[in-house]
Amino acid sequence: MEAKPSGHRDLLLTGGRLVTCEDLPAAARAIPDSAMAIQAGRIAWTGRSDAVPPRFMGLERVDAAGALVTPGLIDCHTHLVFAGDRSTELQRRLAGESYASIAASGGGILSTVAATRAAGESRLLELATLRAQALMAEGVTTIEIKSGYGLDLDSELQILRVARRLTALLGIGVHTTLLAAHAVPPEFAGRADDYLDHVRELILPAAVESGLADSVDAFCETIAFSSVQVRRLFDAASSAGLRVRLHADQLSDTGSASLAADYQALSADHLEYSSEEGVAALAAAGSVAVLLPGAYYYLQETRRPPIESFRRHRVPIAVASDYNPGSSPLLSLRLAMNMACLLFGLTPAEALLGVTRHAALALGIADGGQLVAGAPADFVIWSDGEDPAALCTSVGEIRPRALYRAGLRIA
Ligand code: DI6
Ligand code: FE
Repeated sequence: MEAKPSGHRDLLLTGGRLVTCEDLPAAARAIPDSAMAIQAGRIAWTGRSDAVPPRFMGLERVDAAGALVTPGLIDCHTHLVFAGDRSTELQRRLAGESYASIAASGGGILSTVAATRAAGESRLLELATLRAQALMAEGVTTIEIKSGYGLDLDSELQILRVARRLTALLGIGVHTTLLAAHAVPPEFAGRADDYLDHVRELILPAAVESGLADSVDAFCETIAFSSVQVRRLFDAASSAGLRVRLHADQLSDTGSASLAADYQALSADHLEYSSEEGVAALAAAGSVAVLLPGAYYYLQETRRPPIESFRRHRVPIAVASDYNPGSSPLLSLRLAMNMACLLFGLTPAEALLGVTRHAALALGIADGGQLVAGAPADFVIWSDGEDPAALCTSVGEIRPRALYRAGLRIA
């Protein structure tokens, strides 16, 4: 299924209720009767529909007919490419077993690794395509996708390759992340350091060489890799010229927010247990705090990330689905936005900024996630909704009417 994105690059959108999202106030308001000129895949101008400069008057027109128009949503933390089924874990957890003990008994991440290795590239692509389409159906135009369910050279690269192929198939933007330091694979059982040497000496260089990874991630946790181990990996990633991001302080305070900051991480993710000191370090490093309420919900965690502290230190807050089969089997960024409000206490404007402007920053897309002149023309024309807060309020309602990426209609 070679779906060819259709549409045109240069156009004039008129009659929109634009939510420009360049900052928090802008994410809270829709500007009625707005227009937006798109040229060569970028936004050339925005303003009132009755004040379009003559030079844009000849462009092909799209009438938004009063609909909300927002930047394309960005899901900046997913584990979208995997095979297998972990449904039995829900029953085990309902019977009282913990996520950590299921992982320790050979379930968890390693069971998905076995299924993913066995699946084959075309099956992985088929599964990933369906998942990406589900995210697109709720307004997502860019996804970050991590490896981490292969844990050997060929399988990790295969996952990254599958992720990259989604752009050609669906027109969606993809940022790939090497997460080989997700768990210790069975071949290296009990030898985490040896496995990480293998990652640093073989998998990381191959990912760099092939151009398949845009950044490097690790799972820093008592049940995964230690700070010392992660630092060695991040030293190698930085030397290879790759930015890093980190699964940090999810289940305990391992000081990993500070670790991420030491490496100027693009983002530190989860952060339920981060200390004030860790948050201050993220602020100083310019890292984005990525909140993952789906994992908090599914693991029935009770410790909420330190939202007040992020606000006080002015750490940009992003929100993502963390879609994965074990800790966040929720294929919905819109549900994550809703949960970020109800479970973590974000305002709807913070949640919307968290899946637009701040999510772009988390992916290193410096000018992305906003509807301003010069930004990439990635945007959504919504079916209905008066107030942008409606996007956080409704779950399953308010669908995109049209999705554009780089000025091209992709759905
Ligand atoms: N943190 C998580 O919550 C997931 N990965 C990670 O680094 C868990 C993934 C899984 O259980 O399969
Ligand atoms: Fe994750």
